[in-house]
Amino acid sequence: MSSPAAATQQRDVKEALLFECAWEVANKVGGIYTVIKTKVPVTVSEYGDRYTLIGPLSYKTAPMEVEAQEPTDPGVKATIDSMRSRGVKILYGRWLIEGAPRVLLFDTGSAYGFLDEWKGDLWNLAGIPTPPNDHETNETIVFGYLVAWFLGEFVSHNLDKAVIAHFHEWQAGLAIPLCRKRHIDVTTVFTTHATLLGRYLCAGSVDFYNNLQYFDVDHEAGKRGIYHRYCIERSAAHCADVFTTVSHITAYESEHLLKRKPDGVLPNGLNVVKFQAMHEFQNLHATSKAKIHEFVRGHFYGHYDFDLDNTLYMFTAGRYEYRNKGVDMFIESLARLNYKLQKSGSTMTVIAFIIMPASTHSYTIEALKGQAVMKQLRDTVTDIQTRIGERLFEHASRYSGEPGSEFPSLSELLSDQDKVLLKRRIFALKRNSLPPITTHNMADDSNDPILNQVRRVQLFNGHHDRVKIVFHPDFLNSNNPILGLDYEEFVRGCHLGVFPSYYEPWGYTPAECTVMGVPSITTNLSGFGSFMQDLIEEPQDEGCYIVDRRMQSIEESVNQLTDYMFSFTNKTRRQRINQRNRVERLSPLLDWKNLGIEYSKARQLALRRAYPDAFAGEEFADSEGEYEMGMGIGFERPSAYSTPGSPRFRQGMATPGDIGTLTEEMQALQTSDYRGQPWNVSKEDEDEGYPFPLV
Ligand code: G6P
Ligand code: 1S3
Repeated sequence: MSSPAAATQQRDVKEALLFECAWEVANKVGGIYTVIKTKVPVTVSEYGDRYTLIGPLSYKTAPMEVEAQEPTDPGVKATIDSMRSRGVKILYGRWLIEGAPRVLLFDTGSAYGFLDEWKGDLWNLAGIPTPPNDHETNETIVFGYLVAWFLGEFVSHNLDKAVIAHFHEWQAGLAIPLCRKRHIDVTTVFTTHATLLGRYLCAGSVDFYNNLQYFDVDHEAGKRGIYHRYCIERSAAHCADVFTTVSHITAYESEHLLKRKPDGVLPNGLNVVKFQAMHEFQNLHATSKAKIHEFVRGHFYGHYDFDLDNTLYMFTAGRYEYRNKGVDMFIESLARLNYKLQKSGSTMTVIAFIIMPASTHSYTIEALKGQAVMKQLRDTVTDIQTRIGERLFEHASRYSGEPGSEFPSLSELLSDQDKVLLKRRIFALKRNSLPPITTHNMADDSNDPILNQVRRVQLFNGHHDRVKIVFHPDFLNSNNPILGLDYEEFVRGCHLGVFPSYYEPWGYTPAECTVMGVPSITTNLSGFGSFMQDLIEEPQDEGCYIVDRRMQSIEESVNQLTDYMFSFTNKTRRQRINQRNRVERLSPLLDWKNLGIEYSKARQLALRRAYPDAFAGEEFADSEGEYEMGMGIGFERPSAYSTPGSPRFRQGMATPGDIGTLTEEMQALQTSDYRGQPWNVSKEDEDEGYPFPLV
């Protein structure tokens, strides 16, 4: 699959240049931003200034994230100048994140004048149709053509070095078929982080995984109005020199929905920052938890009848995809957990947070009032406390030696005026309604799937409920008047993350929990869950619980999730602290320092495919010759556990790199060979449907 033009030019493959292109470069939308941003330090350490990121120019975020600079590379400068002379607006500079990579951002808006011409070209070149009013597709087309324009012109200026162009997801992938059709002398890698059709199909009520092989993909894409987008995605996958994805489960999905078996899997990592002392992250948990306590006191005012010392904070978070992210299963399981806690006479309270941005009309009065009355009470108590202190001091300083006069009486300490003030604050806590489920006014309250499910299971934050729910339909931010914490702070303060996803190519949320030392529940339908299951013998002993959503019925999965949460509520504080330590020690498994090697392998493979002559007689190895295909490199294993752990680290060179191995042997895999549990579910075992209605 070498690039057609490659044979004509012997470029230097050892000092190859790397352009990495994604819609989320310096532009946060979702998980791909995290992939790119956290991976930058390891990529910069490998490529230095030979590495440039390419993305769209968002005037909202770029000025804060990027420092403009003039390009020093003559080829880049000449290309940018030429594009600018045709009216294209470009921001070139350094992305102000760790690693400070070079970044090239295109203002798609400045090139809309070419849109019709490019749409026509796309049809003639690839037979891809484009409807007029799909803004996202228009953006994709303009961006793709700008990137192909840049690469085409750049390689004509720079003839010495090989160029690797790595693209993420369909919004950035259109340049791939263009590079191939125009014979641009670059080698390309395409990484999918999900498939369009997979996401759409799963969000409906189809039995996705048992029918993957059988979907009529064109028909299904057409039915959902995404045929043109699907064509772009599929052409990117097919035209790339190397095609990869983020997990084995998505590799399986890609094989059937995009009709190309990926060359390998590149698991997502994180930039793991280790604290000097082990207890530091435990201290952070305690500090952040105290902030969540503050919110809870206000939110539940008038019904604050539970003990915060016996309260556990569980949460789910992410893009609002009700079924895909498993919120349906989470709420159903919470209802069952509530019942179990009540039946067992447990003294524990669980507060379950759902953090998923939805369309809202700002905060509810009730939610704001809760925080306000609690703040007033706190201020009043602080004032009275000061006055009591002064009175106590005054009284003590006048001690004359008369026995029994050491202490003032209560009425002396607490004046009538103070009592009145305090009573006013206390009476303000009276409330006729139950504490609200949601903190915001929902744009479509009566049709909101989460609220409807909460209504159905009747978890209304009542006095007898041992499980309370708070739905925060917005991103978290420390400047918010309600739940004013950054996401990371919030996660640290919680006890358990719950992510029972049905469709989750990777799943950063549980991975982030892991590196912050917070136990989490995920599923074997998520890339992350399957990855951890492959690496660790008894993941639940390490605080990494994995619900089986593949091989058992929905009913059984719901019960398994309930049981995991219930047994978590039975842990002592000491056990929770130990479990946090154990989870945190898994972080190296998710560190880019170890996982970045898979990206290196993908790039090497791309170079080999495009420039086979340059590698004649060489083993497949990285630039230092440190590894061979499929071996992975040695990586720092987690240090010894305080209590015996059970990681299933395999012998010798076995690494996460081994799990995510990018190898041409992948092509020989049968459907049932993908890592994780087998897929050969018999038809008789298929689920009848959801035990709880889909709303
Ligand atoms: C951390 C702190 C401890 C605190 C504990 C609470 O470990 O260092 O001081 O007691 O958290 O744990 P919990 O699971 O009850 O929130
Ligand atoms: C995708 O984002 P999502 O939440 O729409 O990409 C992420 C990064 O690879 C991945 O973690 C997630 O599972 C995908 O679904």
